[in-house]
Amino acid sequence: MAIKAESLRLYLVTDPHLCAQLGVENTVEAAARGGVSMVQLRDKDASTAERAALATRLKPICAQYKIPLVINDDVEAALQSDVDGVHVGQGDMAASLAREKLGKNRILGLSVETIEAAKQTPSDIVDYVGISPIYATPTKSDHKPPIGFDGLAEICTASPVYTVAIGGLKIADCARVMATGVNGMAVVSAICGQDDPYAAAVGLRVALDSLNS
Ligand code: TZP
Ligand code: MG
Repeated sequence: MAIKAESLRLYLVTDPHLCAQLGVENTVEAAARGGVSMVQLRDKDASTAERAALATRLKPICAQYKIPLVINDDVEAALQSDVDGVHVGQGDMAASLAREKLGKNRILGLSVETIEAAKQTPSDIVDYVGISPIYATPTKSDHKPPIGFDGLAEICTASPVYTVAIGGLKIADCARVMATGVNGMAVVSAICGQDDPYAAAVGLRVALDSLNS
């Protein structure tokens, strides 16, 4: 496996709009200092060249804090910037093709929204699944209907690989998220666009670490 379960514990997904005031790099630096365990660069509107350039600037920050950096949906940008991996959705490049292009040593994450998709996840190709959305969230415009915590627990049980939950999750949800058996919690707006992303990350990390280590 290219990923450790602990890397999924507090997983930051970036949003350029929510990070507009502080900037993505400053937000990632503050969040990494505060204890996020992994970062996904997600920018639906950027070009491959722009994603690769931003990833190249985020790489030393993530390396300093020894946390993996992956890119949403763009294998080419990940290869150009030589980051740790890629996260793809069900409608994106097929996981098998992404794995072929990435080679065996990079991280490959896959979004799943149903028990069926979780069961069909090839554990020899995919390192972890992102299960969503737990709640409806304005951060992702085209998300599927919310699955709630019962849905999360069911999909988690059906998943043959490590799991991380995403979608509307805040600090008050940490206990209920981790009680489902997932390896961690992914957030965008609970950190991006917060007045103090460092404090937001510390708060989440302390809450998660107090539950199960
Ligand atoms: N995938 C499923 S929901 C979501 C993504 C990227 C957005 C989650 O954002 P937030 O602000 O943590 O609800
Ligand atoms: Mg996608």
